[in-house]
Amino acid sequence: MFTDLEAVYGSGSQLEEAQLRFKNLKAKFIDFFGQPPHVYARSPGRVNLIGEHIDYEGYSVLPMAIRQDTIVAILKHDSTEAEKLIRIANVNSDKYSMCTYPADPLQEVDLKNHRWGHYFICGYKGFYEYAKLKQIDVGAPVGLDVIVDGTVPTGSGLSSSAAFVCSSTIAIMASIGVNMPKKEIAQLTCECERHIGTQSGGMDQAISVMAQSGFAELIDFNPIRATDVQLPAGGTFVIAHSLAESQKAVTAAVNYNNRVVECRLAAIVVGIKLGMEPQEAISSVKTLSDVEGLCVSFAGTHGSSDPVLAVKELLHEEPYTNEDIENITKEKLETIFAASPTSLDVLRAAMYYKLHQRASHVYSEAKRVHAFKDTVSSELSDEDMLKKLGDLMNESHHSCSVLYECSCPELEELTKICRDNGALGARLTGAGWGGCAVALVKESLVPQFILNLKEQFYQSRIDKGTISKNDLGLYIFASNPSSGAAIFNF
Ligand code: NG1
Ligand code: MG
Repeated sequence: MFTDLEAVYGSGSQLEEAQLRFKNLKAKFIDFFGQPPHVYARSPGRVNLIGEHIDYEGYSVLPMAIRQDTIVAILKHDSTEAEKLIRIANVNSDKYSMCTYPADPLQEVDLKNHRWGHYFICGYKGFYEYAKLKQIDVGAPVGLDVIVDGTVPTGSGLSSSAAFVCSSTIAIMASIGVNMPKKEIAQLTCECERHIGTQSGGMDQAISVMAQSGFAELIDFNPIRATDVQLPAGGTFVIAHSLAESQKAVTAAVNYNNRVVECRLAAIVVGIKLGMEPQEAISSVKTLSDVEGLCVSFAGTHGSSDPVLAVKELLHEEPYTNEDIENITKEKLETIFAASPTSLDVLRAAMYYKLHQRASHVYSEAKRVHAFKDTVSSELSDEDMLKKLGDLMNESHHSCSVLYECSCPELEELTKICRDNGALGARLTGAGWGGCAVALVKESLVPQFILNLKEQFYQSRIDKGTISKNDLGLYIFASNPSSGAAIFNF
């Protein structure tokens, strides 16, 4: 994975910008720690084009990497050194003051007191756990000095977190001299990020590590695999921030992890309704993909092959209470989730569970991902192709908004403004509850489209002082598929 800046940042102004950034990273590192770092790594953010909230259910998703990334520089201390600390500095030291942790991979991440440096510790813990599991000899843990510079906007649904976790993990690996295939790194970094307390799927880490410049990727899970997807000519993906920040690590119990728990419960209930013994379903059914086969067979008796039809018949629309579900599972929900503290947090916060809606979203969204991929590789003209892709994105947004309820008023307003201004499709991207929308726009319309959004969505927010006019470029921009993680030593 060792490469040079040209291979990642190309040439011209982007390369010059990158050279400056790395030079500054090194200078700041020396300011903080008194000597230069050993190794540098980068990993990008991503925009998910379609396939939302289905990676953790085992279904394929279709993201692309963006040019914004996190860069990390690291210096590994001698094991003989007395002070075994991990010191994590940020080039933006006004906003992110230095975080210090013991050089101990067994430390727990303090979830009740969130600090920005926790994401590095996720990579650190995850790497040592993996090395232990695979019996890779990495020696005793030693002190590390680290500096970070991220350009992926945080809380935006563009995976600043995965960019940080992946670049950190890769830098740690490189500093210790461990190498492994990208697929394995994608798997490992996905597990790393779970230490932050979200029961995330593996999309963000997989694309951040495995992306290829110029392509979106179809990411499959179990095992992780990336297939290049060439997007049609004449269309551009424009990313626009709703300016509602989604603090996923902080709100997990009521948002993200809540949906993971609801999906698991929906899958167990469906399994039981389709003939599994309750205890068998509880022990063997983890995701909706585990019972898809049963749903398809059931739909077959109605002359269909659509699992959504089974959901319609088997799960009522009215929200389920604890008691409703326990009558079916014949087991306390606390017992079902006893091994997962973050799920128990969800149970404590939840009033009811919308099993029908969540399962309908997951099965229909999984189908839309394949429809998107099939459309891209079809014989349609570029024009018809783009229209079809836009329709799928709109359907995806509607499902996220109505069935999965992971949108918010600002994202509703923004996606509507996108469509009103000629976007072929627009949807929230990433976990939702704030963050960005992605719109598919005809290339020739992009400059005018961006101007219109500035006027119709951002101007009032500039007037109110929510954002500064000079920063607009951070909140709305067109994006091309960029490349994945890399290591440098210069
Ligand atoms: P964001 O919120 O964009 O980081 C999250 C998950 C993904 C995926 C999406 C929803 C993490 C690290 N990532 O993305 O795995 O489930 O939501 O599709 O939690
Ligand atoms: Mg994230």
